[in-house]
Amino acid sequence: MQETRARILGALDEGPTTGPALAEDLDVSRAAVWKHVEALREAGFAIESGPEGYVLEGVPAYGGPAVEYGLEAPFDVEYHDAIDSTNRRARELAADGAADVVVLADEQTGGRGRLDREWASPSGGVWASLVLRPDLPTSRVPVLTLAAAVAVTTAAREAGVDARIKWPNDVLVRGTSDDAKLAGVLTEMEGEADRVSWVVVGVGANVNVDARALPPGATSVAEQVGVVDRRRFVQRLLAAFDGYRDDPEATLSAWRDHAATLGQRVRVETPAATVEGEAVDVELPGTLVVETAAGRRRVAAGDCEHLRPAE
Ligand code: BT5
Repeated sequence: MQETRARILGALDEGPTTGPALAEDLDVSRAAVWKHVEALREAGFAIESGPEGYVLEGVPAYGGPAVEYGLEAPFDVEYHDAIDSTNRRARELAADGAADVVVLADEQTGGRGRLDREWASPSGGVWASLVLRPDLPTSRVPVLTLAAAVAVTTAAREAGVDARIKWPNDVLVRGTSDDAKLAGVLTEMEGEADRVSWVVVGVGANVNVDARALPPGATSVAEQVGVVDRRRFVQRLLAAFDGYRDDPEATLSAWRDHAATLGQRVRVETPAATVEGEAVDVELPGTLVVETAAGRRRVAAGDCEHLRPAE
């Protein structure tokens, strides 16, 4: 958020303040204060003028300034009511040199999953792409995907959903007959082997979405527990991600805590082979360890299916 506007909101958090007092504190003209207050009102902040000065009476439900307000993570938010794909836009910003920007949309018209699969993104979801410039070799980047899965799981669990992680990047809710997918992560990057130039971590979470607008096998927070505060959901997601992104060991440990895959019989389709057995661990940077009939196998990437144990 524009810095003076952020500081005005910060001052109003403390209580009513007059225009002249704000002007003096922020070292800008009274006319500038008035202009910024008008801009905040246009962005949906209910700023009333009372006898003691300006009072903050309400925060917009969603959008860029709403998510930035009170956000406990150093991200700027670029918000779109509708866009083709937040990952596509984030790649564009990354190529222009951006860092720590989140592209957020209410709706995507061309959302993508891995391998260019379609990602249904109706209005009401959380479709967010984080532009990052981590000081990492490309081989370590998968841990950021794990951190994003942990972060979205954390936000969903705080919203009251019993969300768990399926290796490597799915967040699901266990059903009586089948698991239902709540969220997914798509990470893209550019760089040389020894150092990444940028990473885009795209998170798609079905939050306040009618499950009938989603493909079969998908669920939403709304379906599980009812409509939640989407602004708070995104803020928790971003703060949790920020807490994990520089701490691979903590990421791994949180991932294990929330894992649905560990201890399961799995079938993993990799580009080279099919690996079947019991998933016993996950190792840095995001490798799944599978105990197979022929011994331990380590899988770096692939599609993972949870198999039902034989009756
Ligand atoms: C993923 O792919 O799970 C990664 C999804 C990442 C989406 C985010 S949204 C913000 C950002 N911008 C983008 O354009 N993308 C990212 P994958 O594991 O390949 O799963 C894709 C499969 O999940 C599809 O083939 C469908 O079967 C299913 N699917 C599609 N839309 C879904 C939804 N909304 N919820 C649950 N499952 C869905």
